[in-house]
Amino acid sequence: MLAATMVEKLNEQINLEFYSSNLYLQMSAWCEDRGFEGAAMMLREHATEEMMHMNRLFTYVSETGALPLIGAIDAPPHEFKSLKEVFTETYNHECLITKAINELTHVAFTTHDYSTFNFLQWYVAEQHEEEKLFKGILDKIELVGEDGKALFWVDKDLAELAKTG
Ligand code: OFO
Repeated sequence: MLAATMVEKLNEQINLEFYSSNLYLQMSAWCEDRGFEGAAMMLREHATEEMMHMNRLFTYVSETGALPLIGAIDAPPHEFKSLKEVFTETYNHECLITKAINELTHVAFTTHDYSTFNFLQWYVAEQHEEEKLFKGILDKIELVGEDGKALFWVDKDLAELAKTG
């Protein structure tokens, strides 16, 4: 049985994961529109992954006898200045998600909710991967620069990343 505050926090996280999914899906549309097909593919796949993050939480809340609640989800931004801005925002967003997961984990630990604490460990590890992934892409863009040719190769690289998962 979960405490009411824990359920509330987990439900907030469910919404955040929905937002992450919508954000990346919207970004993929921008990339597609600008001819960055690899980036579009990669972000679209990542949007699906975020739905998996959401579902995992949804199932956990439900299995512990509480009610998962889906609230209003903010519309994500749809205008970006450049591919670099897209990936700067993905990285910043993942840092924000890491903060939210850390806070959730802290609440679980300090309220002696060790079941939730244990459940959240998967997210703690996942956030490490998520930050690493987007920081890596951003570093690459910074390294090669932003002229057309450089971005063409970055995009090819992202297509490979999407294929290999
Ligand atoms: Fe990208 O990790 Fe969930 O939100």
